[in-house]
Formats: sequence, structure tokens, C-alpha cells
Amino acid sequence: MKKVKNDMILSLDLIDILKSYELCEAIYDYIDTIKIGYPLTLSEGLKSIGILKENFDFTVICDYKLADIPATNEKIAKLSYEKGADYLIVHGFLGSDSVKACLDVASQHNKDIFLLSEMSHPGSSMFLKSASENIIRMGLDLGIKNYVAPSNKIERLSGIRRLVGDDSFIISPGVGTQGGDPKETLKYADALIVGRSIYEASDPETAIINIIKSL
Ligand code: NUP
Repeated sequence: MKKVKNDMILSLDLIDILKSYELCEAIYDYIDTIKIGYPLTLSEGLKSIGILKENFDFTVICDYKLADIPATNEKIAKLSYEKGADYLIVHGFLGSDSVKACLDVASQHNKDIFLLSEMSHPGSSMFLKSASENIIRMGLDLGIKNYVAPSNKIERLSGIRRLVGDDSFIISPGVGTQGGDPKETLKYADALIVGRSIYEASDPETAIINIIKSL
């Protein structure tokens, strides 16, 4: 992925397209990339991707954490890219065939994926943490250049940076509400993913400006 404006991606986890639209109007001077996931998509449909992309010219990362057999991953990926997704977040723990199915659809659409190995919530240490390094190595073998790694577990994030090298692109959720520090995170990640600290703020624009200043 190429550089993201202000090194920050808005995680747009509202469930209402009008509220999402209003939020985007307030912050689009500062942000050129958004991440949408199940909350908005299940509530308002895949058309949400196109609405936000076309009106604000955003790069859209769809956080659908694809985790299914290759044939089903392929269908979900195809639908998402056709509706305007630029990137899909794909779980690695399903194995190389499931990830490869997404990579193949991405390349047919001239798009790309992000690989997810472990996560920012505490439960990630139960099963995902021990598999994470092997998942990343699988990603590197598949030629993947984009990764998701937790901001609030800085030693895990820095370890993933060491594994993937400096020419990979890491986006990092867990900033703010989940405890991650923006400045510290950007020592290892290329972009922050920030949701509630922005969209739950009484003044989202000021919230963004304050994060940018803190960098
Ligand atoms: O490890 C992950 N942690 C995480 O929070 C991987 C993710 N994709 N996310 C997502 O990032 C999460 O689903 C939410 O959409 C966003 C973080 O939001 P917030 O904690 O900043 O509100």
C-alpha cells in the first residue's frame, strides 16, 4: 500500500450510513483512507463502500476478516472488490489455500489484501499469538506485502515489523480506546487505525487534529 494521509485510517464502525456520511464530511480534509467492516456493511449493505468512496474519493479497506474455505472466501472477495473495496483484510489462520483464494481474486481486480495474524484484544493470546509468526511466514511466502498488527501490544507489533521487513506496509488497530499510543505505534507501523477515539468524540475533527498533533 502507498502512504496514507496523516498516517491515519478512520475505522468507520457506525451502523448508520447518514451518520457515517456526516462524519466523513467533518474529517475528509485529514483522512484519505477509511476502513469499514461488518457493523456498517451488515446494517446498510455493500453499497456503503461505493457511497463513501465516490463522494469522498477515499481508499476503502474492507475489514471482513475473511476466514472461510477458499470457495467461499473467493465469493466474498469478488463481491467486495466489485462493490469498490480497494483492500480486504484476510485472516491467515485458515491456511494458505484460503488466503491464496483472496489473493487470486484481488489480482484479477487489480486490488490487494492485508493479512491478519494476531489481534489487539486480550483473547488473541489464547490461540492466535502462538500461530502468528508462522502465519506471517506463510504470508511472506505468498508474496504478501500488507499486514495488520496490534498497536496496543507494542512488542508484538515490533516483532511483526522485524519479520516482514521495512518494505512491507503495516496498519495498526488498537490505538486510543484499546490503549495503544499513536506516536509509539508509528515507530513500527505505517498507519494507525482509529475508530472510537474519533467517531465517539463530541468533536471528531478536533479529535483527529489532536492525534495528528501528538505525532
Ligand atoms: O486486531 C485487530 N484489532 C481491531 O481492533 C484487528 C482489527 N481489524 N481491529 C478492528 O479495528 C476492530 O474491529 C475495529 O474496527 C477497529 C478498532 O477500532 P477502535 O478500537 O479504534 O474503536
